[in-house]
Amino acid sequence: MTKFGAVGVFGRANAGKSTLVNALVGERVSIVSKRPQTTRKRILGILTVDECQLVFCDTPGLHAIKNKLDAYMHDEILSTVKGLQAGLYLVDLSEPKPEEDQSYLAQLNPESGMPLFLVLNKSDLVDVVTIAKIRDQYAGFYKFEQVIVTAAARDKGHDEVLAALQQVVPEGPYAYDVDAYTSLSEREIVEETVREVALQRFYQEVPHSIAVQVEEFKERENGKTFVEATIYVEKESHKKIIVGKGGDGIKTLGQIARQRLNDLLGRDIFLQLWIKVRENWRRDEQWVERLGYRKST
Ligand SMILES: Nc1nc2c(ncn2[C@@H]2O[C@H](COP(=O)(O)OP(=O)(O)OP(=O)(O)O)[C@@H](O)[C@H]2O)c(=O)[nH]1
Ligand SMILES: [Mg+2]
Repeated sequence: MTKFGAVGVFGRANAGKSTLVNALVGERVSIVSKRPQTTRKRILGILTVDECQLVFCDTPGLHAIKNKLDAYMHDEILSTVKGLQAGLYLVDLSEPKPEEDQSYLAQLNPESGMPLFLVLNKSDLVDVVTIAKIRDQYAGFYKFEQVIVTAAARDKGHDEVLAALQQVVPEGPYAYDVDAYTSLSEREIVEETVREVALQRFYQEVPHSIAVQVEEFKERENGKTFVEATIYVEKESHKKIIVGKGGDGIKTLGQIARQRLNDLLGRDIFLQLWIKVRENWRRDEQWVERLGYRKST
């Protein structure tokens, strides 16, 4: 008999949720950057091992709602809670905010009976005394199933997380093919990868306003895949930074993204990038939807 479980991955922005999901799944399914609010929509990372299929639902970090995109991100978090068999709640040990986490957990209101594990992440950045202190503090305000200490970016604690989840998920049939590892379409993988490279390269200069839209995705007869995508930013000054001197910025961005895409999609990608300014797109519901952030019903 197989086991199956959908596992929500929650926690404040920048806690390391996507890093952990990638490490558990063993593939880059969810983009990662130093900037908070990197993940915008729920992303599924799928792992099938030892007769057990776990579907990790990576969510955006909870944060204040300032525009339509934030509202969409909140909705993605809260709608994830339904229908889960387990949850991971991540805390960045180097920057714990217990009060914020407490109010996050109250908003999340995990369905009664759903085992929720506290994952104390970034243990490489703190000492054991700090870990013990934070562990006690959090145990005081929520009845977690178990506490697991990890360093997601350093390959530490993953086995404990997997073992703990395999213990609690129920018997049931798989929902996905045994080889599947992501819910994203190839178009979305391109959009997310280009956004990831842009966030990583320009994280100090260009804020969260980047969005990427694939305009064309064509398989050519020579075996190459031709992809045309547009990067949207909110300000002319951001466009200038990304384009760079003589177009060098966007050229390098394209080269790095293309390399990652060749690996992820397993074939040769020809990537053509454009850049456009769309002022305040995050405040415009139609544009938020158009750029791929459409509420699931
Ligand atoms: N030192 C250290 N850094 C980590 C660890 N795990 C994640 N990080 C870093 O923390 C930053 C944020 O990681 P993400 O995985 O994007 O965090 P997230 O929780 O998904 O963030 P949002 O999507 O913005 O909510 C990245 O720079 C990661 O490399 C860890 O165990 N140790
Ligand atoms: Mg993330």
